[in-house]
Amino acid sequence: MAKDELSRRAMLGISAGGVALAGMARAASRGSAGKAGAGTFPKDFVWGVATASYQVEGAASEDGKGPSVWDVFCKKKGAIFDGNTGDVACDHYHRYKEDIALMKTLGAKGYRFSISWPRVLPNGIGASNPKGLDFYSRVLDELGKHGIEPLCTVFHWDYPQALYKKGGWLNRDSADWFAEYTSLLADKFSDRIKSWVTLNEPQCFIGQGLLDGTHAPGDKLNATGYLTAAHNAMRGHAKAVQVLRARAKDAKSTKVGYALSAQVTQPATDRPEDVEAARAAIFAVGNRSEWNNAWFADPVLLGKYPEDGVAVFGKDMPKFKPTDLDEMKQPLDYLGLNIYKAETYKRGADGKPEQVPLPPGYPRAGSDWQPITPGCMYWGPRFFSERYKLPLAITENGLATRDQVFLDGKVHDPQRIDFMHRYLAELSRAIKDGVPVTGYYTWSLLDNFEWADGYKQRFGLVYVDYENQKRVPKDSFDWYKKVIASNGRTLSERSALPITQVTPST
Ligand code: GBH
Repeated sequence: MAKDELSRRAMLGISAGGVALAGMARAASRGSAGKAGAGTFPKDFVWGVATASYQVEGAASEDGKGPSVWDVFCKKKGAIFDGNTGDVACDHYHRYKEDIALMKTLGAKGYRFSISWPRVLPNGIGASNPKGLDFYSRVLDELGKHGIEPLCTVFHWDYPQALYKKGGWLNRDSADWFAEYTSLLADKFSDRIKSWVTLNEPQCFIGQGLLDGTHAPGDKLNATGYLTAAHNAMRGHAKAVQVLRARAKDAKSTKVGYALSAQVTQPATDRPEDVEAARAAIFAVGNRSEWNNAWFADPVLLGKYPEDGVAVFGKDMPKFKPTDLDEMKQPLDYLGLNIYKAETYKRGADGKPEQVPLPPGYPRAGSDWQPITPGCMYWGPRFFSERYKLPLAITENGLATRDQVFLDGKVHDPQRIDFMHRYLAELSRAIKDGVPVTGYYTWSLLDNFEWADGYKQRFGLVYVDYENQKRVPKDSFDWYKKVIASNGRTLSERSALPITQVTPST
Protein backbone atom coordinates (compact mmCIF):
# COMPACT_ATOMS: atom_id res chain seq x y z
CA MET A 1 0.00 0.00 0.00
CA ALA A 2 1.46 3.38 -0.94
CA LYS A 3 2.41 5.61 1.94
CA ASP A 4 -0.13 8.35 1.31
CA GLU A 5 -2.81 5.74 0.86
CA LEU A 6 -1.85 4.42 4.27
CA SER A 7 -2.09 7.78 5.93
CA ARG A 8 -5.37 8.50 4.13
CA ARG A 9 -6.69 5.20 5.43
CA ALA A 10 -5.44 5.98 8.90
CA MET A 11 -7.31 9.26 8.77
CA LEU A 12 -10.52 7.61 7.65
CA GLY A 13 -10.06 4.89 10.20
CA ILE A 14 -9.88 2.29 7.49
CA SER A 15 -8.06 -0.77 8.73
CA ALA A 16 -6.98 -3.75 6.68
CA GLY A 17 -10.36 -5.24 7.49
CA GLY A 18 -12.27 -2.34 5.94
CA VAL A 19 -13.77 0.90 7.21
CA ALA A 20 -13.62 0.57 10.96
CA LEU A 21 -15.78 3.66 11.28
CA ALA A 22 -13.31 4.95 13.81
CA GLY A 23 -12.71 7.83 11.45
CA MET A 24 -16.42 8.50 11.46
CA ALA A 25 -16.29 8.14 15.18
CA ARG A 26 -13.71 10.85 15.44
CA ALA A 27 -15.42 13.08 12.95
CA ALA A 28 -18.75 12.78 14.61
CA SER A 29 -17.60 13.26 18.15
CA ARG A 30 -14.70 15.67 17.86
CA GLY A 31 -14.50 17.88 20.86
CA SER A 32 -16.61 15.61 22.97
CA ALA A 33 -14.91 12.23 22.73
CA GLY A 34 -16.10 10.12 25.57
CA LYS A 35 -18.13 12.88 27.09
CA ALA A 36 -21.48 14.35 26.22
CA GLY A 37 -22.09 17.97 26.98
CA ALA A 38 -23.59 18.31 30.42
CA GLY A 39 -26.37 20.76 30.92
CA THR A 40 -26.95 21.26 27.22
CA PHE A 41 -30.62 20.36 27.29
CA PRO A 42 -32.90 23.36 27.68
CA LYS A 43 -34.81 23.57 30.97
CA ASP A 44 -38.14 22.92 29.27
CA PHE A 45 -36.84 20.10 27.06
CA VAL A 46 -39.60 17.55 26.52
CA TRP A 47 -38.33 14.08 27.44
CA GLY A 48 -40.95 11.83 25.99
CA VAL A 49 -42.07 8.44 24.82
CA ALA A 50 -44.00 7.57 21.67
CA THR A 51 -46.56 5.03 20.45
CA ALA A 52 -49.07 4.82 17.59
CA SER A 53 -52.69 3.74 17.66
CA TYR A 54 -52.66 0.60 15.52
CA GLN A 55 -49.44 -0.61 17.11
CA VAL A 56 -50.70 -0.59 20.70
CA GLU A 57 -54.47 -0.21 21.00
CA GLY A 58 -56.00 -3.47 19.85
CA ALA A 59 -59.82 -3.41 20.17
CA ALA A 60 -59.81 -3.50 16.39
CA SER A 61 -63.56 -3.82 15.99
CA GLU A 62 -64.79 -2.73 19.39
CA ASP A 63 -67.15 0.10 20.35
CA GLY A 64 -68.06 0.98 16.79
CA LYS A 65 -64.58 1.34 15.32
CA GLY A 66 -64.49 1.00 11.54
CA PRO A 67 -61.85 -1.06 9.75
CA SER A 68 -58.56 0.47 8.68
CA VAL A 69 -56.41 -0.64 5.78
CA TRP A 70 -54.13 -2.30 8.35
CA ASP A 71 -57.00 -4.41 9.72
CA VAL A 72 -57.56 -5.67 6.20
CA PHE A 73 -53.89 -6.03 5.20
CA CYS A 74 -53.04 -8.10 8.29
CA LYS A 75 -55.51 -10.76 7.20
CA LYS A 76 -53.71 -11.21 3.87
CA LYS A 77 -51.68 -14.41 3.80
CA GLY A 78 -47.97 -13.76 4.00
CA ALA A 79 -48.30 -10.01 4.56
CA ILE A 80 -47.17 -10.00 8.20
CA PHE A 81 -44.52 -11.99 10.04
CA ASP A 82 -46.07 -15.16 11.51
CA GLY A 83 -49.55 -14.01 10.49
CA ASN A 84 -49.61 -11.54 13.39
CA THR A 85 -52.29 -8.82 13.48
CA GLY A 86 -53.02 -5.71 15.51
CA ASP A 87 -56.39 -7.08 16.67
CA VAL A 88 -55.26 -7.10 20.30
CA ALA A 89 -51.74 -5.61 20.16
CA CYS A 90 -50.90 -4.30 23.68
CA ASP A 91 -54.57 -4.01 24.57
CA HIS A 92 -53.80 -0.40 25.36
CA TYR A 93 -57.45 0.45 24.62
CA HIS A 94 -58.32 -1.23 27.91
CA ARG A 95 -55.04 -0.75 29.75
CA TYR A 96 -54.29 2.90 29.02
CA LYS A 97 -54.41 3.81 32.71
CA GLU A 98 -51.73 1.28 33.56
CA ASP A 99 -49.64 2.50 30.61
CA ILE A 100 -49.97 6.14 31.60
CA ALA A 101 -49.01 5.15 35.16
CA LEU A 102 -45.84 3.66 33.69
CA MET A 103 -45.12 6.98 31.96
CA LYS A 104 -45.63 8.73 35.25
CA THR A 105 -43.18 6.37 37.00
CA LEU A 106 -40.70 7.02 34.21
CA GLY A 107 -41.04 10.74 34.74
CA ALA A 108 -41.94 11.32 31.10
CA LYS A 109 -42.76 14.94 30.33
CA GLY A 110 -44.40 14.22 27.01
CA TYR A 111 -46.34 11.46 25.30
CA ARG A 112 -46.61 11.22 21.54
CA PHE A 113 -49.57 9.07 20.53
CA SER A 114 -51.79 8.85 17.48
CA ILE A 115 -55.51 8.73 16.95
CA SER A 116 -57.09 5.95 14.96
CA TRP A 117 -59.04 7.75 12.23
CA PRO A 118 -61.62 4.95 11.75
CA ARG A 119 -62.11 4.68 15.52
CA VAL A 120 -63.47 8.21 15.66
CA LEU A 121 -64.89 8.29 12.11
CA PRO A 122 -65.80 4.70 11.17
CA ASN A 123 -66.37 5.69 7.54
CA GLY A 124 -63.53 8.18 7.45
CA ILE A 125 -65.93 11.10 6.99
CA GLY A 126 -69.49 11.81 8.10
CA ALA A 127 -70.86 10.46 11.36
CA SER A 128 -68.43 10.31 14.26
CA ASN A 129 -68.24 7.54 16.83
CA PRO A 130 -68.90 8.84 20.37
CA LYS A 131 -67.32 5.82 22.07
CA GLY A 132 -64.16 6.19 20.03
CA LEU A 133 -63.94 9.88 20.85
CA ASP A 134 -64.56 9.11 24.49
CA PHE A 135 -61.56 6.77 24.60
CA TYR A 136 -59.17 9.54 23.54
CA SER A 137 -60.87 11.99 25.85
CA ARG A 138 -60.19 9.65 28.79
CA VAL A 139 -56.58 9.18 27.69
CA LEU A 140 -56.11 12.96 27.58
CA ASP A 141 -57.70 13.44 31.00
CA GLU A 142 -55.48 10.76 32.46
CA LEU A 143 -52.38 12.39 30.96
CA GLY A 144 -53.53 15.72 32.33
CA LYS A 145 -53.92 14.26 35.80
CA HIS A 146 -50.28 13.23 35.73
CA GLY A 147 -48.96 16.39 34.11
CA ILE A 148 -47.83 14.62 30.95
CA GLU A 149 -48.01 16.81 27.85
CA PRO A 150 -49.70 15.10 24.89
CA LEU A 151 -48.34 15.35 21.36
CA CYS A 152 -51.01 14.06 19.01
CA THR A 153 -50.18 12.52 15.66
CA VAL A 154 -53.32 12.95 13.58
CA PHE A 155 -52.42 10.17 11.16
CA HIS A 156 -50.01 7.31 11.82
CA TRP A 157 -50.97 4.97 8.97
CA ASP A 158 -54.31 3.36 10.00
CA TYR A 159 -56.28 4.79 7.07
CA PRO A 160 -60.04 4.17 6.99
CA GLN A 161 -60.83 1.25 4.69
CA ALA A 162 -64.04 3.04 3.62
CA LEU A 163 -62.00 5.90 2.16
CA TYR A 164 -59.49 3.56 0.59
CA LYS A 165 -62.42 2.10 -1.33
CA LYS A 166 -63.12 5.57 -2.68
CA GLY A 167 -59.58 5.78 -4.04
CA GLY A 168 -57.74 6.78 -0.89
CA TRP A 169 -54.91 9.26 -1.39
CA LEU A 170 -55.29 8.89 -5.16
CA ASN A 171 -58.59 10.71 -4.94
CA ARG A 172 -58.12 14.48 -5.02
CA ASP A 173 -60.83 14.81 -2.36
CA SER A 174 -58.65 12.88 0.08
CA ALA A 175 -57.05 16.12 1.22
CA ASP A 176 -60.50 17.41 2.24
CA TRP A 177 -61.37 14.16 3.97
CA PHE A 178 -58.22 14.54 6.04
CA ALA A 179 -59.15 18.14 6.82
CA GLU A 180 -62.62 17.07 7.94
CA TYR A 181 -61.12 14.47 10.26
CA THR A 182 -58.66 17.02 11.65
CA SER A 183 -61.53 19.46 12.29
CA LEU A 184 -63.23 16.88 14.46
CA LEU A 185 -60.05 16.41 16.51
CA ALA A 186 -59.53 20.15 16.83
CA ASP A 187 -63.10 20.64 18.07
CA LYS A 188 -63.02 17.78 20.54
CA PHE A 189 -59.46 17.79 21.83
CA SER A 190 -57.68 21.09 21.22
CA ASP A 191 -58.59 22.17 24.75
CA ARG A 192 -56.12 19.55 25.96
CA ILE A 193 -53.78 19.00 23.00
CA LYS A 194 -51.39 21.85 22.24
CA SER A 195 -48.90 19.96 20.08
CA TRP A 196 -49.81 18.23 16.84
CA VAL A 197 -48.17 16.27 14.09
CA THR A 198 -50.30 16.05 10.95
CA LEU A 199 -48.81 13.06 9.12
CA ASN A 200 -46.31 10.50 10.31
CA GLU A 201 -43.66 9.51 7.77
CA PRO A 202 -45.35 10.07 4.40
CA GLN A 203 -42.45 8.14 2.84
CA CYS A 204 -43.75 5.01 4.56
CA PHE A 205 -47.53 5.12 4.17
CA ILE A 206 -47.23 6.38 0.61
CA GLY A 207 -44.02 4.61 -0.42
CA GLN A 208 -44.26 1.31 1.41
CA GLY A 209 -48.06 1.24 1.28
CA LEU A 210 -48.70 2.28 -2.33
CA LEU A 211 -45.45 1.82 -4.25
CA ASP A 212 -43.62 -1.18 -2.72
CA GLY A 213 -46.74 -2.89 -1.39
CA THR A 214 -44.97 -4.05 1.78
CA HIS A 215 -47.29 -2.06 4.08
CA ALA A 216 -51.05 -1.60 4.01
CA PRO A 217 -52.92 -1.36 1.74
CA GLY A 218 -50.27 -3.29 -0.18
CA ASP A 219 -50.55 -1.59 -3.58
CA LYS A 220 -47.88 -1.28 -6.22
CA LEU A 221 -48.86 1.83 -8.14
CA ASN A 222 -46.89 3.16 -11.07
CA ALA A 223 -44.75 6.26 -10.62
CA THR A 224 -47.53 8.68 -11.57
CA GLY A 225 -49.96 7.07 -9.17
CA TYR A 226 -47.45 7.04 -6.35
CA LEU A 227 -46.61 10.72 -6.91
CA THR A 228 -50.29 11.66 -7.10
CA ALA A 229 -50.94 9.99 -3.76
CA ALA A 230 -47.93 11.74 -2.21
CA HIS A 231 -49.14 15.05 -3.64
CA ASN A 232 -52.62 14.65 -2.16
CA ALA A 233 -51.25 13.58 1.22
CA MET A 234 -49.15 16.74 1.34
CA ARG A 235 -52.19 18.80 0.31
CA GLY A 236 -54.03 17.11 3.15
CA HIS A 237 -51.26 18.04 5.55
CA ALA A 238 -51.52 21.69 4.54
CA LYS A 239 -55.29 21.76 4.91
CA ALA A 240 -54.96 20.17 8.34
CA VAL A 241 -52.50 22.88 9.38
CA GLN A 242 -55.02 25.51 8.31
CA VAL A 243 -57.82 23.75 10.15
CA LEU A 244 -55.79 23.61 13.37
CA ARG A 245 -54.85 27.30 13.07
CA ALA A 246 -58.48 28.24 12.54
CA ARG A 247 -60.23 25.96 15.02
CA ALA A 248 -57.85 25.15 17.88
CA LYS A 249 -59.12 26.48 21.20
CA ASP A 250 -56.01 28.50 21.93
CA ALA A 251 -54.43 29.03 18.55
CA LYS A 252 -51.52 31.02 19.94
CA SER A 253 -50.27 28.20 22.15
CA THR A 254 -50.94 25.54 19.52
CA LYS A 255 -47.91 24.06 17.81
CA VAL A 256 -48.25 22.19 14.54
CA GLY A 257 -45.58 20.02 12.93
CA TYR A 258 -45.00 17.32 10.34
CA ALA A 259 -42.98 14.15 10.96
CA LEU A 260 -40.58 12.73 8.41
CA SER A 261 -38.87 9.38 8.26
CA ALA A 262 -35.58 11.24 8.26
CA GLN A 263 -33.15 9.63 5.86
CA VAL A 264 -29.96 10.86 7.46
CA THR A 265 -26.39 11.03 6.17
CA GLN A 266 -23.18 11.62 8.10
CA PRO A 267 -19.73 12.55 6.81
CA ALA A 268 -16.99 9.91 6.84
CA THR A 269 -14.57 12.40 8.40
CA ASP A 270 -14.85 15.95 9.67
CA ARG A 271 -13.06 17.28 6.59
CA PRO A 272 -15.15 20.06 5.02
CA GLU A 273 -15.38 18.27 1.67
CA ASP A 274 -16.89 15.19 3.34
CA VAL A 275 -19.32 17.29 5.37
CA GLU A 276 -20.27 18.96 2.09
CA ALA A 277 -20.78 15.54 0.45
CA ALA A 278 -23.05 14.38 3.29
CA ARG A 279 -24.98 17.65 3.15
CA ALA A 280 -25.54 17.30 -0.60
CA ALA A 281 -26.52 13.65 -0.31
CA ILE A 282 -29.08 14.13 2.44
CA PHE A 283 -31.34 16.32 0.30
CA ALA A 284 -30.72 14.64 -3.06
CA VAL A 285 -33.45 12.78 -4.92
CA GLY A 286 -31.36 10.43 -7.04
CA ASN A 287 -33.83 7.67 -7.89
CA ARG A 288 -37.54 6.80 -7.90
CA SER A 289 -37.70 5.15 -4.50
CA GLU A 290 -39.43 6.82 -1.56
CA TRP A 291 -36.24 6.89 0.55
CA ASN A 292 -35.34 10.53 0.39
CA ASN A 293 -36.21 13.68 2.31
CA ALA A 294 -36.67 16.49 -0.15
CA TRP A 295 -39.58 15.04 -2.13
CA PHE A 296 -41.69 14.89 1.01
CA ALA A 297 -40.36 17.96 2.78
CA ASP A 298 -39.67 20.63 0.15
CA PRO A 299 -43.27 21.00 -1.09
CA VAL A 300 -44.67 21.55 2.41
CA LEU A 301 -41.75 23.59 3.75
CA LEU A 302 -40.40 25.38 0.66
CA GLY A 303 -43.40 25.28 -1.69
CA LYS A 304 -41.71 23.39 -4.53
CA TYR A 305 -40.69 19.94 -5.67
CA PRO A 306 -36.92 19.34 -5.75
CA GLU A 307 -35.58 19.79 -9.29
CA ASP A 308 -33.40 16.69 -9.31
CA GLY A 309 -36.46 14.62 -8.41
CA VAL A 310 -38.61 16.26 -11.07
CA ALA A 311 -35.90 15.31 -13.59
CA VAL A 312 -35.81 11.73 -12.29
CA PHE A 313 -39.58 11.35 -12.82
CA GLY A 314 -39.67 13.21 -16.13
CA LYS A 315 -42.87 12.59 -18.07
CA ASP A 316 -44.29 10.51 -15.24
CA MET A 317 -44.78 13.63 -13.12
CA PRO A 318 -48.51 13.97 -12.44
CA LYS A 319 -50.39 17.05 -13.57
CA PHE A 320 -51.71 19.26 -10.81
CA LYS A 321 -53.00 22.76 -10.29
CA PRO A 322 -50.19 25.32 -10.18
CA THR A 323 -51.75 26.84 -7.05
CA ASP A 324 -51.37 23.55 -5.17
CA LEU A 325 -47.76 24.23 -4.32
CA ASP A 326 -48.58 27.57 -2.71
CA GLU A 327 -51.33 25.94 -0.70
CA MET A 328 -49.09 23.06 0.34
CA LYS A 329 -46.65 25.39 2.03
CA GLN A 330 -48.19 26.40 5.34
CA PRO A 331 -46.05 27.89 8.09
CA LEU A 332 -45.15 25.25 10.67
CA ASP A 333 -44.03 25.61 14.28
CA TYR A 334 -41.59 22.74 14.17
CA LEU A 335 -40.41 19.82 12.12
CA GLY A 336 -40.60 16.32 13.57
CA LEU A 337 -37.73 13.99 12.71
CA ASN A 338 -37.90 10.23 13.22
CA ILE A 339 -34.24 9.28 13.27
CA TYR A 340 -32.88 5.75 13.44
CA LYS A 341 -29.69 5.56 11.39
CA ALA A 342 -27.39 7.31 8.96
CA GLU A 343 -25.64 6.42 5.76
CA THR A 344 -22.05 7.61 5.52
CA TYR A 345 -20.72 9.80 2.72
CA LYS A 346 -17.41 11.23 1.59
CA ARG A 347 -16.36 13.27 -1.39
CA GLY A 348 -15.68 10.77 -4.16
CA ALA A 349 -12.76 10.88 -6.59
CA ASP A 350 -15.05 12.63 -9.12
CA GLY A 351 -15.94 15.27 -6.56
CA LYS A 352 -19.46 13.90 -6.12
CA PRO A 353 -20.83 12.48 -2.85
CA GLU A 354 -19.92 8.84 -2.55
CA GLN A 355 -21.42 6.45 -0.05
CA VAL A 356 -18.95 4.68 2.22
CA PRO A 357 -20.20 1.13 2.81
CA LEU A 358 -20.30 -0.33 6.29
CA PRO A 359 -17.61 -2.87 7.09
CA PRO A 360 -18.71 -6.51 7.29
CA GLY A 361 -20.26 -7.38 10.61
CA TYR A 362 -20.92 -3.77 11.58
CA PRO A 363 -23.21 -3.61 14.67
CA ARG A 364 -26.92 -3.66 13.90
CA ALA A 365 -30.27 -3.57 15.65
CA GLY A 366 -32.65 -6.53 15.83
CA SER A 367 -34.23 -4.93 12.74
CA ASP A 368 -31.78 -5.56 9.91
CA TRP A 369 -32.34 -2.16 8.39
CA GLN A 370 -30.80 -0.33 11.33
CA PRO A 371 -27.03 -0.10 11.81
CA ILE A 372 -25.94 1.58 15.04
CA THR A 373 -24.79 4.98 13.84
CA PRO A 374 -24.96 7.55 16.67
CA GLY A 375 -23.72 10.34 14.38
CA CYS A 376 -27.19 10.49 12.82
CA MET A 377 -28.40 12.33 15.92
CA TYR A 378 -25.89 15.09 15.36
CA TRP A 379 -25.82 15.45 11.59
CA GLY A 380 -29.53 14.81 11.00
CA PRO A 381 -30.81 17.64 13.17
CA ARG A 382 -28.01 19.91 12.00
CA PHE A 383 -28.60 19.44 8.26
CA PHE A 384 -32.39 19.66 8.60
CA SER A 385 -32.29 22.81 10.67
CA GLU A 386 -29.88 24.44 8.21
CA ARG A 387 -32.16 23.78 5.25
CA TYR A 388 -35.61 24.32 6.70
CA LYS A 389 -34.83 26.77 9.50
CA LEU A 390 -37.38 25.39 11.92
CA PRO A 391 -37.21 24.20 15.51
CA LEU A 392 -37.00 20.42 15.62
CA ALA A 393 -38.44 17.66 17.73
CA ILE A 394 -37.04 14.15 17.60
CA THR A 395 -40.46 12.57 17.28
CA GLU A 396 -39.03 9.03 17.24
CA ASN A 397 -35.77 7.27 17.93
CA GLY A 398 -35.23 3.76 19.22
CA LEU A 399 -33.81 0.30 18.84
CA ALA A 400 -35.29 -3.17 18.45
CA THR A 401 -33.53 -5.83 20.48
CA ARG A 402 -34.27 -9.54 20.94
CA ASP A 403 -35.43 -9.12 24.52
CA GLN A 404 -36.45 -11.90 26.87
CA VAL A 405 -37.17 -12.33 30.54
CA PHE A 406 -33.98 -13.51 32.24
CA LEU A 407 -33.70 -16.12 34.99
CA ASP A 408 -33.78 -13.36 37.59
CA GLY A 409 -37.20 -12.35 36.26
CA LYS A 410 -35.94 -9.09 34.79
CA VAL A 411 -35.50 -7.88 31.24
CA HIS A 412 -31.90 -6.79 30.70
CA ASP A 413 -31.37 -4.71 27.59
CA PRO A 414 -27.84 -3.30 27.74
CA GLN A 415 -27.81 -2.80 23.97
CA ARG A 416 -30.72 -0.37 24.22
CA ILE A 417 -29.06 1.55 27.05
CA ASP A 418 -25.79 1.85 25.14
CA PHE A 419 -27.70 2.89 22.02
CA MET A 420 -29.73 5.58 23.79
CA HIS A 421 -26.68 6.88 25.62
CA ARG A 422 -24.74 7.30 22.39
CA TYR A 423 -27.63 8.73 20.38
CA LEU A 424 -28.66 11.17 23.11
CA ALA A 425 -25.06 12.26 23.63
CA GLU A 426 -24.87 13.10 19.94
CA LEU A 427 -28.16 14.97 20.19
CA SER A 428 -26.81 16.98 23.09
CA ARG A 429 -23.77 17.86 20.95
CA ALA A 430 -26.10 19.17 18.24
CA ILE A 431 -27.93 21.28 20.80
CA LYS A 432 -24.62 22.58 22.13
CA ASP A 433 -23.73 23.62 18.58
CA GLY A 434 -26.93 25.65 18.42
CA VAL A 435 -29.40 23.32 16.72
CA PRO A 436 -32.84 24.11 18.17
CA VAL A 437 -34.30 20.83 19.44
CA THR A 438 -37.32 21.05 21.72
CA GLY A 439 -37.93 17.43 22.63
CA TYR A 440 -37.07 13.77 22.22
CA TYR A 441 -39.66 10.96 22.09
CA THR A 442 -38.28 7.48 22.49
CA TRP A 443 -39.76 4.82 20.26
CA SER A 444 -41.32 3.22 22.17
CA LEU A 445 -42.91 3.09 25.62
CA LEU A 446 -44.03 -0.49 25.00
CA ASP A 447 -43.04 -3.37 22.80
CA ASN A 448 -45.73 -3.28 20.14
CA PHE A 449 -46.96 -4.36 16.71
CA GLU A 450 -44.07 -3.55 14.38
CA TRP A 451 -46.08 -3.45 11.14
CA ALA A 452 -44.98 -6.14 8.63
CA ASP A 453 -42.56 -7.49 11.25
CA GLY A 454 -45.46 -8.24 13.59
CA TYR A 455 -44.43 -8.81 17.20
CA LYS A 456 -40.96 -10.03 16.25
CA GLN A 457 -39.27 -6.70 16.87
CA ARG A 458 -39.36 -5.27 20.39
CA PHE A 459 -38.75 -1.53 20.61
CA GLY A 460 -40.12 -0.86 24.09
CA LEU A 461 -38.67 0.43 27.32
CA VAL A 462 -41.31 -1.89 28.73
CA TYR A 463 -41.49 -5.56 27.78
CA VAL A 464 -44.95 -6.86 26.87
CA ASP A 465 -45.89 -10.51 27.32
CA TYR A 466 -48.55 -10.79 24.64
CA GLU A 467 -50.02 -13.93 26.14
CA ASN A 468 -51.19 -12.22 29.28
CA GLN A 469 -50.47 -8.52 28.57
CA LYS A 470 -48.13 -8.32 31.53
CA ARG A 471 -45.80 -5.32 31.33
CA VAL A 472 -42.22 -5.63 32.62
CA PRO A 473 -40.11 -2.46 32.61
CA LYS A 474 -36.70 -3.22 31.11
CA ASP A 475 -33.36 -2.00 32.50
CA SER A 476 -33.50 0.81 29.93
CA PHE A 477 -36.66 2.11 31.59
CA ASP A 478 -34.74 2.77 34.83
CA TRP A 479 -31.81 4.16 32.89
CA TYR A 480 -33.99 6.63 30.91
CA LYS A 481 -35.74 7.61 34.12
CA LYS A 482 -32.41 8.87 35.48
CA VAL A 483 -31.65 10.71 32.27
CA ILE A 484 -34.99 12.49 32.50
CA ALA A 485 -34.65 13.27 36.21
CA SER A 486 -31.22 14.84 35.61
CA ASN A 487 -32.34 16.67 32.46
CA GLY A 488 -29.68 14.77 30.54
CA ARG A 489 -26.80 15.38 32.92
CA THR A 490 -26.23 11.65 33.51
CA LEU A 491 -25.27 11.42 29.84
CA SER A 492 -22.04 13.23 30.54
CA GLU A 493 -20.52 10.39 32.54
CA ARG A 494 -17.16 9.53 31.04
CA SER A 495 -17.07 6.66 28.60
CA ALA A 496 -14.09 4.55 27.58
CA LEU A 497 -14.75 4.98 23.88
CA PRO A 498 -15.68 7.97 21.78
CA ILE A 499 -19.47 8.22 21.59
CA THR A 500 -19.71 7.20 17.94
CA GLN A 501 -17.17 4.38 18.01
CA VAL A 502 -19.19 1.17 18.00
CA THR A 503 -16.46 -1.16 16.74
CA PRO A 504 -13.41 -2.11 18.81
CA SER A 505 -10.84 -1.11 16.20
CA THR A 506 -9.10 2.23 16.31
C1 GBH B 1 -41.11 4.30 12.30
O1 GBH B 1 -40.88 4.03 10.98
C2 GBH B 1 -42.59 4.27 12.49
O2 GBH B 1 -43.11 5.58 12.55
C3 GBH B 1 -43.03 3.47 13.67
O3 GBH B 1 -44.40 3.24 13.56
C4 GBH B 1 -42.21 2.21 13.74
O4 GBH B 1 -42.70 1.31 14.69
C5 GBH B 1 -40.80 2.61 14.06
O5 GBH B 1 -40.31 3.51 13.12
C6 GBH B 1 -39.81 1.45 14.14
O6 GBH B 1 -39.64 0.85 12.90
O7 GBH B 1 -34.59 2.22 5.87
O8 GBH B 1 -34.27 1.90 3.52
O9 GBH B 1 -33.77 0.09 5.04
C7 GBH B 1 -39.80 3.25 10.66
C8 GBH B 1 -39.04 3.79 9.50
C9 GBH B 1 -38.32 3.33 7.34
C10 GBH B 1 -37.88 1.73 9.03
C11 GBH B 1 -38.04 2.27 6.33
C12 GBH B 1 -37.62 0.68 8.01
C13 GBH B 1 -36.88 0.22 5.85
C14 GBH B 1 -36.29 0.69 4.59
N1 GBH B 1 -38.80 2.74 8.55
N2 GBH B 1 -37.11 1.28 6.82
S1 GBH B 1 -34.62 1.25 4.77
